[in-house]
Amino acid sequence: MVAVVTFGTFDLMHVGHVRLLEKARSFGDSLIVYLSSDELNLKKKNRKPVYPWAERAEMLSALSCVDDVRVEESLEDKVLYVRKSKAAIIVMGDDWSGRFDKDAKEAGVDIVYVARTPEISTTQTVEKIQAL
Ligand code: C2G
Repeated sequence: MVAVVTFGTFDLMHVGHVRLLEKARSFGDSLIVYLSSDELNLKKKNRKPVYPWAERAEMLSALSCVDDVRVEESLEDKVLYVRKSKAAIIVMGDDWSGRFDKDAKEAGVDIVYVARTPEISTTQTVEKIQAL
């Protein structure tokens, strides 16, 4: 069994997120998502997510390609999370290309950066709603 692990906030879930998750899952037999806490998102993006962690986790868990959702509380603990997940592969969107190579090496796992879905993001979704 090959477990895959990925990391993100997945706020206002959109097709870019879903395609990433399905692509990640395709690299193994199970997918574990480390979901950024509300506090971590505040640190990463200077704003709290629109949907709190529990609701984002519920939506992710409803996807057939997601097998487990856990909390990501720090960007610095990736090696710890990867080891705990017992995953063999990290999959991230290529906007992170190269960023976690060191962590993957230290954890002794592969890492794959897959193409981001263009022209869609949580920020753009917020802006579209504001323009309505
Ligand atoms: N993504 C994508 N296409 C988009 C938007 C996002 O493929 N149009 C991917 C991102 O590359 C990422 C995942 O979906 O791999 C989740 O994106 P975010 O929720 O924005 O997460 P991010 O802020 O990138 O957090 O430790 C790493 C961070 O937690 C990643």
